[in-house]
Amino acid sequence: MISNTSDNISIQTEPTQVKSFNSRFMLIGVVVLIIAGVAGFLLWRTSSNNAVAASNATVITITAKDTMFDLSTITVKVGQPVTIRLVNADDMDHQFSVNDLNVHSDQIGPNQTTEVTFTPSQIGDYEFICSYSHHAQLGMVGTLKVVK
Ligand SMILES: [Cu+2]
Repeated sequence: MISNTSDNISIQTEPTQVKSFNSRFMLIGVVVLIIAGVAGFLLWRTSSNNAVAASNATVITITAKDTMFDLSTITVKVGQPVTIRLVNADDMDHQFSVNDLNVHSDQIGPNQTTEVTFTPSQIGDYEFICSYSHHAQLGMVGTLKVVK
């Protein structure tokens, strides 16, 4: 009886050690999963924030027609990304530039659309023009107002 009991104890001891060995691995596995989960969440949050920031840009459409822009004033907020969408409804090339802010869209042909995105960092009035040919002298100018 006594030796049997001792056998039972030794048999019981071994599975207990195996169990604690397994649970240590389980614990490491859980910790790794948590770290991976947190890292993944942070990456996801960062990338989704970027997507939100990009789609947060205010879009302002300006149309070029008859060698004129349809807007003479564009008002934007300082520090806020803005997308200028230039629609060319004319029969010649046009373009959109704010030279003082180093903002230049592509030059586009008839029935084309282009976009340029920027974030104005200083309050003030800036001239925008079509820099193609002599269109600015013909009246393709306006004022970009950057306000608080
Ligand atoms: Cu033009």
